[in-house]
Amino acid sequence: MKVTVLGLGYIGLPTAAMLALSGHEVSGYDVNPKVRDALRRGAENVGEAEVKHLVLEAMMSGKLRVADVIDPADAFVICVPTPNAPDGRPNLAYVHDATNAIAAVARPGALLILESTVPPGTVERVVVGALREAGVDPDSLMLAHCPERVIPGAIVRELKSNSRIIGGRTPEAAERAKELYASFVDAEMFVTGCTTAELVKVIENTFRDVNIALANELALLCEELDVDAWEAIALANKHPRVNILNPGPGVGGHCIPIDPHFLADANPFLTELIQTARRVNARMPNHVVRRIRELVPASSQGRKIALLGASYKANVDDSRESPTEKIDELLREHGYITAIYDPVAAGFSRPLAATLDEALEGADALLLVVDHDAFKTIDPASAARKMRGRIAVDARNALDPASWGAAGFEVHTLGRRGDRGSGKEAPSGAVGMVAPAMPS
Ligand code: SAJ
Repeated sequence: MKVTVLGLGYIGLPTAAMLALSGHEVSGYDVNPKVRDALRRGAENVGEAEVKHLVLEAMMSGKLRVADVIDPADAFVICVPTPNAPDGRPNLAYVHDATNAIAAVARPGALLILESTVPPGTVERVVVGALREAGVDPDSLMLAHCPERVIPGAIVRELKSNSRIIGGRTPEAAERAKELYASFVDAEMFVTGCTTAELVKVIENTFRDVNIALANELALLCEELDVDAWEAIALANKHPRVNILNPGPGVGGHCIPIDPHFLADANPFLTELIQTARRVNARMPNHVVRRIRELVPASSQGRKIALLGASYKANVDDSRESPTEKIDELLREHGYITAIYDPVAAGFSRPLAATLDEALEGADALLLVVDHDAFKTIDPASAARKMRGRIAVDARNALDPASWGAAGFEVHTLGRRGDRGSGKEAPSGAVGMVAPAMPS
């Protein structure tokens, strides 16, 4: 089958490669010529190693081409971003424009799949509307919504192994879309209507946001109660029907902080829980900064804080909506000098320190924002030699308090009161302590 994929980003590109390696003739198009050029130069812009490998293999097989125009095809797959507009409402302009462009080349009977995460009702309103505007009868095409479900960091594996929701505007459209995905998906596919599929995708990320908000609220409460939140959550999770996620310095990425707005926007009066969860998570950077300010009061001499991690979560290079951004901004507003180090992030809104030593040099405190594997093996003694102060604030429960304490550090962890490094304060649950479970 001839397939044209629109949007060669973190979902469109691996999807195009998967389809190509399953035997389809795939043409990939991205509106950004820089993206197209970088792909042709050997997928230079692709950070995740497995995705890069897959894309290069697909291009070398001759089945995946990067095109400068939208090629006519039997099936079109739209994988464009749906960011929040500055007023907080979803921006569906890319979906509209992509549909419009497809309308110019699609023949009757072609399959048009929207993969982008969208507010419920988008196929019916925006896609159908754009087709009508372009003079194409929406009933002459097979319209479907098949949201992606992969986690950055394991995209290739999850594209194959995750079950999928296939929403068709008609049962026939759903069947056709299912057949296309069956060429590489090795898991169940659940067929439903378009609007249900749109809603299901947004529910998934909202569930995660609300769950993390509960963990974050418990972390704040535990600091008040002088209880170790990590231990309490791990013990609660021993119940077979409880699975609370981890507290942290905030929720980043281009999905979880955005998608709940798609529901809240649909009806602000019916979505109080969702909006509250969003606020709890959005305030976490302020809480982390408050703790820094208590431990290292700003001074006219200038206090330096070394921030470890710029990306939005562990071991990914993406820094969109990263909590580090807000923490850094708040610290600087309060008069601190900051230096950010991240060996994984592929770019950030301000320059990063070139080395860990450069970030730590003369710092009064370090703040671990992202639990990259690389940070778990930092030698505390050598960090101590570089720094002026001996305070480590750990917003991810990733540093080993014993070894940092032995190097003279006070270790302050989000969700716990006091210093764990000195060993002076035993954690509240020292008797029968369990290793915290780390759900991902
Ligand atoms: N986070 C916590 N505590 C946790 C887990 C995560 O604070 O216990 C934070 C992370 O540090 C990060 C943010 O939440 O800043 C989001 O990370 P994530 O790993 O929860 O999610 P994403 O955004 O990388 O990917 C999600 C996934 N959705 C679900 O698991 C329901 C993925 O499957 C989706 O495909 C993706 O959103 C998307 O594109 O929608």
